[in-house]
Amino acid sequence: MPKPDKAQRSDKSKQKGETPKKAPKLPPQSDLPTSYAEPQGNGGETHQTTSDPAATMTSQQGIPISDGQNSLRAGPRGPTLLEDFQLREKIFHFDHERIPERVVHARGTGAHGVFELTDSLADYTTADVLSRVGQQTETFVRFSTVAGRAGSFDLARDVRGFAVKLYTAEGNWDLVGNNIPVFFIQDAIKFPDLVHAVKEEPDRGFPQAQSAHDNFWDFASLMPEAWHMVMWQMSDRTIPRSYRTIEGFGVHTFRLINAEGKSTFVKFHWKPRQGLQSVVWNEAVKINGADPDFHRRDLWEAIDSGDFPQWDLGVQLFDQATADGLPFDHLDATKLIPEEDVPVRLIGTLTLNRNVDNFFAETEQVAFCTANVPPGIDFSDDPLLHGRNFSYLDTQLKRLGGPNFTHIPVNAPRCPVMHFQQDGHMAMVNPKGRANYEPNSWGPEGGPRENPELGFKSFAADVEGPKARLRSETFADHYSQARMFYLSQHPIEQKHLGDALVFELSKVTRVDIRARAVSHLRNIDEDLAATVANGLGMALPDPAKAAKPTLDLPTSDKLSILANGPDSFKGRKLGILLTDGSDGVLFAALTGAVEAAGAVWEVIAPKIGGVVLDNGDAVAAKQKIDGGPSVLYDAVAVLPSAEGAVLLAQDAPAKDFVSDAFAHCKFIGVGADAEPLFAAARIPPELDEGCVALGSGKDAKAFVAACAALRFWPREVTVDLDAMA
Ligand code: HDE
Repeated sequence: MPKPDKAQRSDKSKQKGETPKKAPKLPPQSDLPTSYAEPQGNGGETHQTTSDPAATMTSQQGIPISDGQNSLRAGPRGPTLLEDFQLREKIFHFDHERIPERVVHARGTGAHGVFELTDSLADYTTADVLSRVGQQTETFVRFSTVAGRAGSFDLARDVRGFAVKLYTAEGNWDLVGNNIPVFFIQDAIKFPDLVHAVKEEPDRGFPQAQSAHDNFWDFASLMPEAWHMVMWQMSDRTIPRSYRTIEGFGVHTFRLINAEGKSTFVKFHWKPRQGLQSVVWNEAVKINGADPDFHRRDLWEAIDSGDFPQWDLGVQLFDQATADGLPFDHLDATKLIPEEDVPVRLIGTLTLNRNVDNFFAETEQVAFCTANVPPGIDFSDDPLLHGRNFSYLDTQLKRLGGPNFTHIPVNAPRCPVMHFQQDGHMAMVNPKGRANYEPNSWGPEGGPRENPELGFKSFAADVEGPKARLRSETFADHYSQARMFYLSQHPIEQKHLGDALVFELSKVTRVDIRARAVSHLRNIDEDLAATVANGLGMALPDPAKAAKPTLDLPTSDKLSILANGPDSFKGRKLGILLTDGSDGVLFAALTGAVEAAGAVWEVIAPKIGGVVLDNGDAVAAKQKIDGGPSVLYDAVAVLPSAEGAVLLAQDAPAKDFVSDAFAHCKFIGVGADAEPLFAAARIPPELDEGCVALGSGKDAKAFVAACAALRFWPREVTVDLDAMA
């Protein structure tokens, strides 16, 4: 490229009104520094060089790089040269960094783990992964929300995906489940409509990551089959405390096939050893602002610290006769099978024990598919499952760009893979040898062959009936299990469910949609319908027309979060608010008691540099008060010194810390000098039993023991207008 002459350059600068800059005097070529922009006095090192060939940065082609800070220019202030392959390659690659995010379940987080079988199902299935007790199978799990984009927040009111890939000796088994055992729709053909309705409205592109808008409720109120799942969605199941505290469900009925070819129906469950736990709605809203990555951070930190989350794998096994005796159809994904009818047998344990090395390579590129099942596991005729078996493979082609996504390490089976499929984008491991077809007559050199004994065989189910677009009559009862779910909830859970319906429907602008939604509730529970109509300030509409009358099914404790909660504070987090001069002995006793319970603690203080306690100990803070609001903790202890409490009483974030913890029914440890702060936060002076006095170190144990209960629920009726009404 010809060099512009000096006169031209200074002319241009003048036109723009710039002061012509004097070009720096160049040193001789051999003395050229690698940059003219050496940092001035801030200790930064722009050029971090090495003389070690093994540590040398290279281009994608392996060409060693000498300067990664400056593009190739004609003169220090001159034009950039087209010849700069290093710049071109780097920008080219950057421009193509993104792949399409998942249409649903875009936001997620993943981890590696191991599944160990503890009880053999060899009588029911030939699947190796379910037959050999003690066998450990490598796994990868991805948790997700459904509706929001990849950049949305973790605590949306939303279903959580719970997708497990087990790299078995007989190929990958993907159990692509949710944290709710039923689904909104009965037929895959409605899935695009459901997802369009819940996602951002198409004209305006919002609201993001929530169902509280007209389109979702319009669709749901026109789809009676959705109402069982709607009840779960409005319950606290959709605002979990952690990915560690959710259940997982395969949802559909699958089959197990044994050596004799006999089929047994099976439903899969993951039961968290951490117990079920959720947050409250007002807290979820605030967590999303305080830490949009609340769930992914929680999982990462737990695994990182060696507190490995665990789930037991449970199976409900049943035969055709049992299925025929149920008051609903086991092929209908809007129904569950109560554990009281078919008990869950625990057969193994999943432990997540390793964080990913790279989010994109593993969590983003992992590709699940419900059709990935090893021999011995097969599908039932659930029409939703059949749609999924088609969809997941199709979606991977779009997302990962070609048919060779099984070559990506996170997707690659750990067992031998032998076939004649070849070529295509990014082929990494094309089959070797002369023959790329079969049958062939190349003898033992001719590549892999069919194996009638070990190979996958579909269960030979009888199929009959006319080819038609039909929905079975046995799918028609839409309300009985919705009622069963509601009546199985603890009263405080029922209240939360009613609150959620009122909240969501209050965001719906069309009055007719609100009324149509409430009309379904009348078929589920009259009290709930009346509560919601009252909360919306509207008259009770007529009940929706029901295809079948609502049955009074027995309730089930297994459906309640509170009935299946943890029995200790283990794995949870205490926030300790300190100031200079806080009680050092108490602090030591409290942190000791928390650690003894297997929980963790964090100090929140006016300054991130920390505080000096009354015994002279310096304690670093993990959070400054406005960066560590109480919503980030399961319980809090407020232990300011007398002087500190007076100062904090003037500080809005400190007052919010206390009043939010109180409003969210958290257990609060109250230091002896905290009163001015509590008064400023307008906490009633008569403290309830959820506020535990921490007068001295002796009280610490009792406080941590009290925290074992998730929340002090009796307080809710005193802090929530909806409960008082
Ligand atoms: Fe999915 N679903 N789904 N789904 N689903 C996807 O596949 C689909 C359904 C679930 O972490 C997509 O790879 C259809 C039920 C999870 O990567 C897509 C139907 C359940 C994940 C797809 C359903 C799920 C997905 C988008 C109705 C619970 C995240 C990206 C017939 C049992 C997996 C992808 C991950 C993802 C289709 C219904 C769970 C589009 C057509 C029911 C956990 O293929």
